[in-house]
Amino acid sequence: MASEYGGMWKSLGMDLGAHDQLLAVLGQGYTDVFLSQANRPKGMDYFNFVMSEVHGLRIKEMLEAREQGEKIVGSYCVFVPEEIVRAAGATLVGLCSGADFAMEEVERVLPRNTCALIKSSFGFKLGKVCPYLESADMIVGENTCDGKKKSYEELNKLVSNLYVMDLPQTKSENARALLKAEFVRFARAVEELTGNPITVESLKKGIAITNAKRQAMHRLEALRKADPEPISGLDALLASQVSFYDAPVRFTESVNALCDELEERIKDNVAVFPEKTPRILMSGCPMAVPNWKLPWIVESSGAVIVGEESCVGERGLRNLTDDSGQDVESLMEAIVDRYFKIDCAIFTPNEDRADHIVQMAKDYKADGVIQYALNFCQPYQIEAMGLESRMEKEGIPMLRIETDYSPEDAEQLKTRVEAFVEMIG
Ligand code: BJ8
Repeated sequence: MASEYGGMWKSLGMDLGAHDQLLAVLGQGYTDVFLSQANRPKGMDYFNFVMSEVHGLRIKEMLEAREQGEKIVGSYCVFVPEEIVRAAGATLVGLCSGADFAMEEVERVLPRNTCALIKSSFGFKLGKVCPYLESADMIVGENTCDGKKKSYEELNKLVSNLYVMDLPQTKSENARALLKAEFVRFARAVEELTGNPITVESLKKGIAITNAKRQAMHRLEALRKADPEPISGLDALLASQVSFYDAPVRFTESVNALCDELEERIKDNVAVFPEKTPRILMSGCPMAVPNWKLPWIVESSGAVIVGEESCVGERGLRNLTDDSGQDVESLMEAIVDRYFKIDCAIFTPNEDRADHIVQMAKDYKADGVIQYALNFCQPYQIEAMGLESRMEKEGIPMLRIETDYSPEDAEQLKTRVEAFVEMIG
């Protein structure tokens, strides 16, 4: 890929040597974790292709579209309203990263005890290895956890196009008013960026594209309720991860094609794991590409992951936006309503999340829940402790894992996961 896209990456100011190293590690990791799986659905070929071209063809396509006027907006959080970005005729891409890179440089600007997700995003910037970050016309940071909001002050020194969105921390009426005001301010900012006014028609179109993507993912999630499982948790996670990069209409078609195949598989009793394989619900911090360590450990320890209560999963994708409004104001209200339901751990109190985990565990017939939090992530770590007693009350076995992106604790994690799987199996 290097020779074909070298010129493009260079024009984005990337460090080609460092980027080659990253791609080599990524490619090897993908082969080991994904391509080694047995009996994958044919529909995963598309996602293999997307991943093989995630820094190549997709970037080329976005840059070509930009030449025709389509701006690129990068985001670090599922609170950034995709409907509004699409309504202004821009493309939205995820910027969170799931691998350690340039850590020495990162620890010169951020404390060592910052979560891996934030450090990784800085590493990709400082190491000049992320073509999404380098092509973005606007980078949206959001005031969520302390780590993110303070680190954006530092990111602002490294990039010239950071837009910071304020976000509420409670679910009060005032908090909703803040979210509404911030979405209106954001709409003005993307209108200014693109030169395209947001109209009823364009908002309806933005909502339709985004809802269709979510509906396809809801369909995939529903099919994972089958026992035996027609798809591995790793492959389903990959589809969620790809949703942050791919062209949305094409992505929706590919997920629906995958679902058609999975429906056939269920009918024909074709599965990736034998019936009665212990079923795990993963819950907690988002898992950005290529953070596949824990899911891989789980699925190579005799269990199958049946759902993700995560922003790269159901928390990010559930709930559709009501498109029935007939003016910009009511459509904007509907967008605010939809995002205000996101039960991220930065909210206090956040009982909805606990209820949702219990509901998901029942719906997906999970035998156990793994609460996954990155080291130094207070919101998810603290909630995980509270969740332990709630799950105990509900009779749902739960394992609490705190980790980061390094492979160093893999053996230790595997021992703990295997013991948990044996216990619930
Ligand atoms: S809506 S989960 S995408 S903020 S892991 S950086 S919380 S210290 S990612 Fe998130 Fe939006 Fe919430 Fe979802 Fe902080 Fe924790 Fe790090 Fe985190």
